[in-house]
Amino acid sequence: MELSREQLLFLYTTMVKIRLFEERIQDLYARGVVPGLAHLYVGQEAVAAGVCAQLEPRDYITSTHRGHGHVIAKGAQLKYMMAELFGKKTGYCKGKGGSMHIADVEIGVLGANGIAGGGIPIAVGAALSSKMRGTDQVTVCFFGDGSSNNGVFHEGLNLASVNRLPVVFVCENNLYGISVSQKQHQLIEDISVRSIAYSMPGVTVDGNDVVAVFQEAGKAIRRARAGEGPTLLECKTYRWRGHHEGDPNQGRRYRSMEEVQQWMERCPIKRLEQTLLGKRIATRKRLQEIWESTRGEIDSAVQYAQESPFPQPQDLYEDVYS
Ligand SMILES: Cc1ncc(C[n+]2csc(CCOP(=O)(O)OP(=O)(O)O)c2C)c(N)n1
Repeated sequence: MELSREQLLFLYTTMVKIRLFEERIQDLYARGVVPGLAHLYVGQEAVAAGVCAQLEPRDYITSTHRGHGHVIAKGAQLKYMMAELFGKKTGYCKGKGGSMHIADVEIGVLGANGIAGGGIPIAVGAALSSKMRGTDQVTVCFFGDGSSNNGVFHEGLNLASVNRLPVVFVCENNLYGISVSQKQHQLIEDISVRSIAYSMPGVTVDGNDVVAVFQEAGKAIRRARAGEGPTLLECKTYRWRGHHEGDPNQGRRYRSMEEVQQWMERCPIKRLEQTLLGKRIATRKRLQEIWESTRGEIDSAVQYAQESPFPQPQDLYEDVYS
């Protein structure tokens, strides 16, 4: 199905928002403004944008340690995200969660997660809850190639399958788990083949092609909403930055400059830009306006975060659960 002009521009704008947010965090992190760890999503924007554009506000996602893109695509407000990354009281988790734990139940973000694969059982639980409550909410669970080796992946997929739960497992195969290449940690090439063991559809898609991601995610989400059960959707993509911002030489110890360069040439934003310009859906000027207005939004978010207060020592035990 052809996408409308509005849909294509929406996908483009979401990807630009994620890219610019991450680039600003990169800069602020280098200046020591952002405490803790930051795992950037640059290069993978098409996955979050394409998948979340198929979700309704009432649907859920679970996210990962590399979660800013997912949360932005699900509709999070940049100023509360930025405040959280700055450790400020006005942030989504009142400054106590940081980059890896952004959550907002109101918009269906059940939490980013510092535990690799930690979102999988939460997503299966949320989907079970939707089924028991008789709603038609769908849960999307994002995780990486490395996380697909964890026990919870197998338990989670099995439980979701046997109960026909409305969940879509989205594996972002960016070819590395910290510094370990996929070839070193898995003998399979397509992680989607693991769906066979759990009798659910498994699909591999070019994760840098936002239109392809949007279409495949749409099929899986419609299937889940119709009560037909889960799908494993693997999106092949690449992270441009190191595992986290402190990764020595930004990951050049375990991958070549040529490899990074080749993937940068497959930039998901450039790719959609060519389609938009080629099909005369948008002019170059219109696209530049999108970049400019998004930069303005990010400037305002940074200002909001800068001007916000830090939590007080007496707030230490509030809103904290174990
Ligand atoms: C259960 C668990 N084991 C190990 C770690 C340490 N760790 C953090 S990120 C990561 C790699 C995750 O790789 P992947 O799932 O492919 O995600 P990516 O970083 O590529 O986005 C590991 C092993 C962890 N956080 N949780």
